Amino acid sequence: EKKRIVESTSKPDHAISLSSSHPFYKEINDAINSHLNRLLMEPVEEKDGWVCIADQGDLKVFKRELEENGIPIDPMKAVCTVKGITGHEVCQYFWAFDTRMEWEATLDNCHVVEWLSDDTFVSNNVIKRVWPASQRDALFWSHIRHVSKRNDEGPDCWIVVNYSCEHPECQPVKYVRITMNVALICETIIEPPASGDITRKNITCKITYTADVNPGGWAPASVLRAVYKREYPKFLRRFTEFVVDKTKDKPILF
Ligand code: 16C
Repeated sequence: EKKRIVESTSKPDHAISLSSSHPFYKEINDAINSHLNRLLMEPVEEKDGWVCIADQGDLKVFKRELEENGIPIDPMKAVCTVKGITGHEVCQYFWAFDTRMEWEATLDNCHVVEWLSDDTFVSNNVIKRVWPASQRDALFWSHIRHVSKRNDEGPDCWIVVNYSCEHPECQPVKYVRITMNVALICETIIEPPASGDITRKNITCKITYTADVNPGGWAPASVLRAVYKREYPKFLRRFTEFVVDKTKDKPILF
């Protein structure tokens, strides 16, 4: 696979969609399918060990306490409904690299390591240090996809998956590397007006967010859990407000 070549127009030289011979091809499709199946099978609610850690009405965050070799790896799930934006818009901004630092409040910096295709790239996030733990970073591919209705029951949705990977040009030498499997899945609900065109007043986006993160090394559980409880709702609020603001004067991207 060719490395990203930036042309004078800054347009990356890469394929429209990832070739089936690419080493990440199967992993990406498997990750997307498993997130979609999980969304359909498991409603986001307080049961089977899931505890609600933030309830702001339109925004709810749940966690399930889990440890692996003494390291907390609590899976997180959140649901959020936002008026005036579509699932396509929400996923586009969650995936887009050029605006990531405008809504990401927990990063020191980030950079693209390689563009794989028009819908997939690998990037490196350097996360702000949380005392007394060592500073962390993450290396992951990000893939965006539209999923058409599979049947009458199934949802028409947009999905972004951010999934940890390795890359020869970004070895974990400077920071403790976290690993993660994060998905943002969005459905758009349209309530058509009695007459006239659909406006932003007629649309609502239903967002489901899941994050399985392994902090990659020793981290004090009580500090980590307190940071998660504060940061996940803050991220969803800040990010969705960012999308509302970015799109308010633009044509609706269905
Ligand atoms: O999904 C989000 N962002 C995506 C695009 O950047 C991407 C990133 C996901 C990373 C998620 C988890 C990071 C956990 C870091 C663990 C650090 C251990 C520190 C030890 C503590 C004792 O998919 C949105 C992600 C929203 C993340 C909310 C939780 C982040 C906690 C980060 C800690 C830094 C806090 C700095 C306080 C100002």
